[in-house]
Amino acid sequence: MIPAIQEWPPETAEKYRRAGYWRGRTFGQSLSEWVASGPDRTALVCGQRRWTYAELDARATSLASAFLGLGLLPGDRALVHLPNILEFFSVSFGLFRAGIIPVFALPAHRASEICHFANGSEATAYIIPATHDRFDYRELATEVCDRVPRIRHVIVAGEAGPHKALGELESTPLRAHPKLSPSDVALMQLSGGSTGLSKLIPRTHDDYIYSFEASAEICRLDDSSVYLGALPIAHNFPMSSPGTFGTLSAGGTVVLTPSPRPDVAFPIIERERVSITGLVPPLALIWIEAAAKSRHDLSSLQVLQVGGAKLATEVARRIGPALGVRLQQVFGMAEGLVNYTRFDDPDEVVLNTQGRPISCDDEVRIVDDEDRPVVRGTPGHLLTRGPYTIRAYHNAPEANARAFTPDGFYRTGDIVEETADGYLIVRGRATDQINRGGEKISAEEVEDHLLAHPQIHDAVIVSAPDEYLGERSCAFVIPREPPSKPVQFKADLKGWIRKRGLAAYKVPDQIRLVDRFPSTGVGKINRKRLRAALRASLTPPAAEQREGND
Ligand code: AMP
Ligand code: DBH
Repeated sequence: MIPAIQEWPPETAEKYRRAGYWRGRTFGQSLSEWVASGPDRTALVCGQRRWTYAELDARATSLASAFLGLGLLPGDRALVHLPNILEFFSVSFGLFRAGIIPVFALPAHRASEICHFANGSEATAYIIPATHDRFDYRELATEVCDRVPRIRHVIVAGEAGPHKALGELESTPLRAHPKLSPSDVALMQLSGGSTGLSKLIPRTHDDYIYSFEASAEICRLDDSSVYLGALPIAHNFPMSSPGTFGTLSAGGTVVLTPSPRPDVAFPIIERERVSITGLVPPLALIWIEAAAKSRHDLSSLQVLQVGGAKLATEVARRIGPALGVRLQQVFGMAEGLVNYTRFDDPDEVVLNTQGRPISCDDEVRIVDDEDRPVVRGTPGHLLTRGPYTIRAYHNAPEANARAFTPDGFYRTGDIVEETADGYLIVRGRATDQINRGGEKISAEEVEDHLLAHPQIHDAVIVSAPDEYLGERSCAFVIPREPPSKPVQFKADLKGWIRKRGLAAYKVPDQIRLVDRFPSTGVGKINRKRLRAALRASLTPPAAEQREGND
């Protein structure tokens, strides 16, 4: 088995320790500390079920013994494929205590992705719910086991069918847990897979704990905070920015919702007096519209974090008034670097930027196509390095050679601009730009203009192949109401863009009206799928499937 490692040069690691970022504690020790400062406080709520910190601790401790009792060893990998349920935490912290490395998959992942993660991580255990969202994960597990014989244990939170029940493991007698080092890999996150299939991101105890504790401080979490896990909690954003782990580190309460839909989430916010949550932009739009019609009391909600994809300024402006919250923009990545707008930033910064890094030792370099630094205020490729940004993906020498510079900067693939105050404005992904016969179009710029149109709910621009131009632009548009005359509506939209004073080449070559966008596992708009759909409608089927999915 290939060992999971994440290493910084020794002098850099020493610097991060001396600066106090890496505090030399493991997840297991952290949980013990959180429990000690208030064992009877409520740690987790899901529906009618509530666990105190002491209860979470006890369950994690006995599961750690149970996992080791099954023959799993420290350093082994377990694929965790759980939705937003309490067991997500007993399982994760049980694995942390046993030194077994959880690999966090999203509930939306299916056989092809799961087999890819299982093979890449050499996982020997696979932990699933019985069913979720009308999907039977036990059948999926049977298929995955056929394809990946290395998996020896399928553990089910719920009715186990042919597999092993998590509930039975919880009564295992305690056994000694291994001694772990804070510089060991604690967990693996998945990359978004923007350049092919997802890669595995090994994060150490030291670096990950720093990232969510520092995030909790930026978000001023304390023991009165109530965080709603609305996005799938296996994702890095709701896990660590500051997310569920950050909330637990501050002694707060994590409330889980099985779905982020307003009809499910709003009653929970009212009942549990939720104070903070995080959403992706398409969901933020849905919440804005639902809030106007909802009779639920959302007055406890103080902060709405929005991140994961670019939040259009037009939408950002509506969030505070519609939901009665302070907006916080969060621009992060599972590989590390996370940026926040701060609560005392002026509105124009909160509305127009994606924030600034957590740490003053987050190094940000913005460069042109030849890796030369650009003049501040001009867009360029974002490279970064720092106390919680990885230096390598797991077992991926070729990807690592592409994704990291020789001096250890991670190439994020994002095009950003830095303001005079060190705030970042995301202009898109390098791959979002449309090259129309040499004229470059920023998808984001044209989308912003479309979003200002009163009849438009949401809009995305992607490239389509073109025989003469190389690429041309296609706008996918969700109208608020289906137009009675679609052809006229599309012609009017083109006129609208032109009237807003944009260069003619930026007017979308094609407009498609749709009622929804395909989304990634965490709910971001899946631009790759839109591009692939366009290509499929234009070319013979053989050329369709070249792109992986997010
Ligand atoms: P992932 O690979 O799933 O961890 O996604 C990380 C990527 O999501 C980043 O590199 C950005 O491209 C994008 N992203 C995350 N947050 C934001 C944001 N607030 N604005 C724009 N893009 C974002
Ligand atoms: O999109 C992301 O991956 C993301 C967004 C906001 C993230 O990982 C994070 C904050 O930590």
